Amino acid sequence: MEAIKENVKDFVSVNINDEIRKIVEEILKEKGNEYINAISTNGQHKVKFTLWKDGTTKYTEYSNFRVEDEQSKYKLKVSGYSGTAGESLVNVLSARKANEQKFSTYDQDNDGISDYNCAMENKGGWWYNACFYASLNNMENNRINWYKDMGYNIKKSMVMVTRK
Ligand SMILES: [Ca+2]
Repeated sequence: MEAIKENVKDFVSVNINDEIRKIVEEILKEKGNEYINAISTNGQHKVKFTLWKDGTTKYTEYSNFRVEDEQSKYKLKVSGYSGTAGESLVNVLSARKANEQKFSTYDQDNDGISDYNCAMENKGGWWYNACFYASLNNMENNRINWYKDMGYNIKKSMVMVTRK
């Protein structure tokens, strides 16, 4: 996700003016998952999460990555773990598992708790169940988290999607 945004930002900063940049950034903000769905379903893809914390860099890679379409609420499908940051999306407590979950935002509550809004409470969209074991978009009090094996307070993350 971030990688796509960064690439577009680089392109935008070199090639077009501020007004157009604002428009493109708005489209990306609103249509981010649509692009990820289009990319990840066009052939087979893997995904790599690179995480920075306390001067160390670790990564988690899934050899299969896909985000379903809008009708399926952009459900996440990953499998085939390898890496050093830990497997935090698939083989974890089912109530907090991101894999096979729909994407939730503050105004699109698709999480696993009926009387609670995980995206609103954590100030960021994610594939929440009840609520999360690992999440990279939480703006609430350093909750950016990759439970196994990095925990909370992740300082920086990069997500890269590659065609196989
Ligand atoms: Ca809910």
